[in-house]
Amino acid sequence: MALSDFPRHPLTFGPSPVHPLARLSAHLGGAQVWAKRDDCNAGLAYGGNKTRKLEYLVPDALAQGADTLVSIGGYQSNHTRQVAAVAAHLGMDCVLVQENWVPDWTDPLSTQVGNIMLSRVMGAEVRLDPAGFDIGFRDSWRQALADVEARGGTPYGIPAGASDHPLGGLGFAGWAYEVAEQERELGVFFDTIVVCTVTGSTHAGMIAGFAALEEAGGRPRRVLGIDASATLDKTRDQVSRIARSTAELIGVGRDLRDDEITVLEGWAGDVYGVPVQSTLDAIRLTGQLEGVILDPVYEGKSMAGLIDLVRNGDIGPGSTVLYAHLGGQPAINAYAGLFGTTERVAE
Ligand code: 5PA
Repeated sequence: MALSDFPRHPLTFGPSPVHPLARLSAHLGGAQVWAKRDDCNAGLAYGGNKTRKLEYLVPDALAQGADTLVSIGGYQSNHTRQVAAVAAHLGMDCVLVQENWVPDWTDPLSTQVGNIMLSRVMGAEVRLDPAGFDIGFRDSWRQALADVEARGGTPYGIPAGASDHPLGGLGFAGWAYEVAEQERELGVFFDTIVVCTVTGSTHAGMIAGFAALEEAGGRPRRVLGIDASATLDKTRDQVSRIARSTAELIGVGRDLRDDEITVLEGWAGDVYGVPVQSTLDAIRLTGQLEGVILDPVYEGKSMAGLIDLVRNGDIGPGSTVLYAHLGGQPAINAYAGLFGTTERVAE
């Protein structure tokens, strides 16, 4: 099998844009930094990385005759917002379990603004649940599936982040092929990719896709996952499991090497969902130098990783690095208290 053998239901605008971050690169004074913008990849409720993943789950849901998408995430989950948008777009119902993934972040707006508000606008049934952060399967999610069945519906279950699902890695395997195509058009080669990792299938799909390209004669490159879960072992396990199963699905034809699976720690802080100083610095720096908005839960943390790796030379001055911008901006509204005043960064 190859990726092209899997049915794909288009939900994105097409290839997501790739462009240089010239002022950020100059400021860091080392590698050339580019971004690939999956934060503006679709017209469905701002899009993001889950929209790309869902392109491969939707045909399965439709084939099963599902009429309700059921999923799970934190109060400010970007994933559940994208599931709500896709359900609306397809004319399906949607049930979302929204857990209290960030108990240390007590902003009362967390259950009112940003992603959760958008999901309500799009008509999803939103169930608040006091359970804490966990990327595994949950009874509340199973209960939601059972409830839909009990009322005569046909649910289709989508796990957290659309990750621990047989087809969860395919979307970002496709992202790797898309990058190779864009490299040909632009005449660049990205020797390093930086991506935020939590439930794992974004990073895992990329690993599988780039391994397939390498097997087809492509140049090797590093795909650096930056952990934002603060439950590193679980995330690392999940990335390697999904990368291996996706590699098998798309016919890479060999086992993945351990050195292809790199999840780096150091920028998540102590807990999921709470930004640390490096997160806030990365958000302000990227905002003020590029006009590009990052969120405090995911992208601010992976950008903090990129900034440090470029500054300390781990990503060397001769490198061209691609930052995967995976979306997530609506959640910044639940962190308004952090940005009440303007703090200019030194250029
Ligand atoms: C998320 C995830 P993975 O979960 O595939 O590792 O992706 C990490 C990630 N960036 C990176 C953004 C903006 C994300 O939203 N979000 C989750 C959510 O519920 O929104 C799955 C956790």
